[in-house]
Amino acid sequence: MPKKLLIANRGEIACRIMQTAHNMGVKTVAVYSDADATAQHRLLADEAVRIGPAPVAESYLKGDVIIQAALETGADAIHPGYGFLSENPDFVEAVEKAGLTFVGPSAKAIRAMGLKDAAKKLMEEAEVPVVPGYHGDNQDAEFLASEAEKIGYPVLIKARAGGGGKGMRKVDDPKDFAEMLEGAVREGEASFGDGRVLIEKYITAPRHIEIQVFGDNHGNVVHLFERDCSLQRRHQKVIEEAPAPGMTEEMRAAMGEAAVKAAKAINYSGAGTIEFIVDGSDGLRPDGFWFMEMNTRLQVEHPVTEAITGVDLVEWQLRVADDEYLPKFQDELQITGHAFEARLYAEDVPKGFLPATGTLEYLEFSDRARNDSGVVEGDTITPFYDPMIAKVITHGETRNEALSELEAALGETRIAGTVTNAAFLHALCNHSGFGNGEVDTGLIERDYETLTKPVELSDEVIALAAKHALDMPFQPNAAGKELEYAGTDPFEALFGFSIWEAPVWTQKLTLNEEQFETRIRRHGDIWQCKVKRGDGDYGSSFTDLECLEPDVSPEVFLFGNRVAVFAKEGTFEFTIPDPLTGSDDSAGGGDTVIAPMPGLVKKVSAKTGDAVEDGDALIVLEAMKMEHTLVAPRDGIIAEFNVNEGDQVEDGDILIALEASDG
Ligand code: MV4
Repeated sequence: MPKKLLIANRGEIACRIMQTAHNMGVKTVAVYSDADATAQHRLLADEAVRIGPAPVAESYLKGDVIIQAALETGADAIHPGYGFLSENPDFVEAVEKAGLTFVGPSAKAIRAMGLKDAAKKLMEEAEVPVVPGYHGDNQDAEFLASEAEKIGYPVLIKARAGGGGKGMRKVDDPKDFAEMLEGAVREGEASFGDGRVLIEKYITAPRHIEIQVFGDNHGNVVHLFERDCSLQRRHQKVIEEAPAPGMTEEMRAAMGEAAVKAAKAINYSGAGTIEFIVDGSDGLRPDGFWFMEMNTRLQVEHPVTEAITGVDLVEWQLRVADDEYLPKFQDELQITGHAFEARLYAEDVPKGFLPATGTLEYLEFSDRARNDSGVVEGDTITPFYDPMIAKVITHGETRNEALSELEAALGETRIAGTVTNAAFLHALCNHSGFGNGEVDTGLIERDYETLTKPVELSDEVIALAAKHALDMPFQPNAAGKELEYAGTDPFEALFGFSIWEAPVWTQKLTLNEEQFETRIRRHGDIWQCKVKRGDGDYGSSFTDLECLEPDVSPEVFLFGNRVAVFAKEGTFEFTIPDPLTGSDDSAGGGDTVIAPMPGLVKKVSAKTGDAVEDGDALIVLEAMKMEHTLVAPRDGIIAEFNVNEGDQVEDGDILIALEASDG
C-alpha cells in the first residue's frame, strides 16, 4: 500500500479519494490553486501544497509542479482522479520516472485507447464488436465517400481524436458527404490538431451503456457490470444508473465478456470503463452493442457501481497499484438492487444551462442519499472549474424505489446563494418515460421544453418570502416597509374589535427581474398577505399566511438582501430591492463602493486617481450570471481601486474608496 498518496485533483473526487485513503491508513497530500486555498480537499488532507494560481493551465495541469510536490512531501504515489492529468500518458511516464507510483493504467494502455481508429482496430483484433464502418489510413475524400456507400446511409463521420461530440457529423444524404467531411476534418484539426476521421454506420436510437472493468498487474481482469448513462444533454451526462433498464442476463454476460476481452487486449491494470453504444430501437439484444471507446480512469459515475456491488473502487485502485491481486473473482461479484446518480450543478437552466457562480450561503444535503461533494456551506463556486456542487446517489431494492429516493433526496437538498439545476433533475425524476425505464440519448432534447420550464411561483411562496423579509436586519430603507394602518379595506371590518390596530407593511421583492409587492398584516398570531405582481393589481382580500408556515425548519433562509424559500416545488431566491436606487445592487454609499454580493468582476471603468461623478458606472459585477453595475456614491477622486477584471469578490468587500471629501 502507498504510505502517502498525493491526489492530483480537486473538488468532490479529491475528497472521495481522500476518504478511502484515510480509511486505509494512507496519509494524503492535497494540491491546491489560489482559488482553492480554503477548499475542502485542501483542508481534509494531511498535508497540502500550493501549486499555482486559479487557472487550470497554471495549477492542476502542471504535471511537473505536482510531481515536485509529491517528492517534496515524501509521497510515494499519485492518484489523478478524473479529468486534468488522469489520461495523459506523458504525465504517467513522468510520474514513474520520478520513482513514484501512478494509481492507474500504464502509459501504453492509455495511448492504445487514445485514438478512435487505432482503438477500433485493436478491439476488432480482440474480437470485441465494433460499430460497422471504415477506420483505416486512407483519408482520400472520394475513397471515404465510397466507404460510406458501402456502409449504407445514414453514416456518422467522427474525428479520430474526437471527444464530447466534437468533430462529429451525421450524414443522411450522399450528396452532403463531401461538405460534412470537410466540416469534421476542420473541427478535428482545430480542436485536436488531428484532421483524420473514421466513418461509421449511424445508430439511430443509441443508448450509452458502459461496463466497469478492473485489472491487476498479474493479468487478471473482472468486470463490475454495467451503468446506463443514456440521459445526457449535449454529451454531458445528467443522471446515470445501474443496472441498465431492460438488461438481460444474456446480454450482460456478452457485454461483460467483451469488456474483459477489451481490457485484456491492452494488459489493462486499474479501474477502467468500456463504453458501448447500444441500439435501443427494438430492445436490448446480445448482438446489439458495439465498442465506442475506453476511458482509462475512474469515472465520475463510479458510485452507482459501488452502490450495487458494495465494492470501494478507490480501495481496489490503491491495492492494485501496490501490485496486490484483485480482491474478488468474477463469480464473487453480484448486483444488489438499483442505484442512481444525479449531477447537481450550479447552472442557470433557463439561460441554456449556463454555468453559474456564487457563494453557497445555505447548503444542506439529504440523509437519504450518498452526497459526494467537495464544497460546504460558505464555499464559493468560482468560474475557474467545473461548477458541480454534488453527486446525489441513491440505492434501493428496485429501480422504482431508488428513483423515488432520488426524487425525495433532491427535494430535501437545499441550496441558496447560487442557482442550480435541481428543478431540472427533479423534473427528470418525474418524467414518465424515464420512470418506465425508457432511457435513450434523445430523451432530454425531445422533452426539453417541459423539463426546463421554470417552476410556477405561487402567491403563497411570495407571501412567505415577504413575511420573513420583514424580519431581516437588512432593510435598505424604511420606505420599503412603511407602517400603515388598516381600515380602508372593507374586508377588514369582519375582523372585529382590534382590526383598526392591525399594522400593515408593504414589502417589495424581486426575482429574475420580476417585481412583486406585498401587503402584510398581523392580527396577534395571525399573519395575512396579499400580492401584486409587476404592474398588476392587488387581490381584493388578504389570505392567511399561517397555513404556509414551515413544519420543517428552515424553509425560509435570509441572507444579505436576499430571501430563499425552499418550497416543495423548488427553491426561489428573492432580492429585496433598494428603494433609493430602484435597483438591488446599490453601492455602499458615502465614501466607498462595496460588493453587494459575491461575484466576478467583469469590467472596471476607472482607476486610482480618477475623478468621478455621482452615479458614474465604475464596476460591472457578475453574480449568478447577472450583471450588476456598481456606481460612484458621490462626486470625488478614487483613492483606492482594489479590484481588477477577473477578480472574485465577496459580499461586503470594499472595492473602491474615494478620497475623503473636504466639506
Ligand atoms: C454514435 C452515434 C450513433 N451512431 N456513433 C456521441 C459522443 C461520442 N462518444 C459518440 N457519440 C455517438 N456516436 C454511431 N455510429 C450517436 C452518438 C451520440 C451519443 C452517444 C452516446 C450518448 C449520447 C449521444 C448523444 C448524441 C449522439
